[in-house]
Amino acid sequence: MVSIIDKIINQSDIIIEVVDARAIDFTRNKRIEEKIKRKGKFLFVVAMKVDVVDEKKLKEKLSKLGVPAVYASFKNKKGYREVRKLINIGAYKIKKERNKDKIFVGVIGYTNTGKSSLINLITFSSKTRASSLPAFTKKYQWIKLKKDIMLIDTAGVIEAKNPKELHVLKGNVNPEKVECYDHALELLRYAKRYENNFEKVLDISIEDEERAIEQYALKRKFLLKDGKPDVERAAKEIIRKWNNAELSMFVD
Ligand SMILES: Nc1nc2c(ncn2[C@@H]2O[C@H](COP(=O)(O)OP(=O)(O)O)[C@@H](O)[C@H]2O)c(=O)[nH]1
Ligand SMILES: [Mg+2]
Repeated sequence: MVSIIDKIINQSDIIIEVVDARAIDFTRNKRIEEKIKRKGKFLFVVAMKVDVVDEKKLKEKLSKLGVPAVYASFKNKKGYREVRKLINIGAYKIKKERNKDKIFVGVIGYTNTGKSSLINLITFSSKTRASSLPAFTKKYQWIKLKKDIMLIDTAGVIEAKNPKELHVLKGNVNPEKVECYDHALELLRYAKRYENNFEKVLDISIEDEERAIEQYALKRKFLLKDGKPDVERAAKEIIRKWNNAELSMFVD
């Protein structure tokens, strides 16, 4: 069976890989990038959530990816011109080389990277496509970007195929589905190494990860029946805040 992501790749001439500006190396998938290139498609990266990272550092990081890359922010409505420009450049090239009159653009990426937000940003749509919907419960459609450029309306989710691919920095740890304590510890361990806003947002010290989760549970009054801090509930809340970009970090 052909997977949905393969379908999108096969049907598109241009593929946008959406990554999270906070953790680029964790949210790009080189295996899929290679596959896209092998198929002779035009690939570029869009790093979303630039509003929560240092723009200068991000620019520097993107210049070293080896793939054309731009950044955008749904929150600040930034970057759509640059994204549309790259689409136009790709479309122009493909049309000239292959004598095509319609160009299809597909969007792929890990969960929570900002795929739906990017589609909304470049189509000027405010309609929120619920990100919690399982991918492709509906048949996807193409939105007209220009008279000869069509954009897919539903992005392809890069699914975690093995436990290693389920990783807190990839945004694919779903607190509604899995135990979060160990993932929260790992996230806090990263936060100790990289520039971040955790102490400010959570209003705790993150010097010791285990203590940090306990402190946060107490602060939020997440308590078990015996009065002890409900650390799993606190961990879930921390993961939620990471996934929806209230927490920031820059993993360089
Ligand atoms: N701060 C900020 N948050 C964003 C941005 N783009 C997406 N998000 C948030 O990241 C989470 C996932 O976004 P979504 O577009 O649903 O990601 P998808 O799962 O890849 O479709 C949501 O909570 C969004 O509000 C952005 O540019 N800036
Ligand atoms: Mg989505």
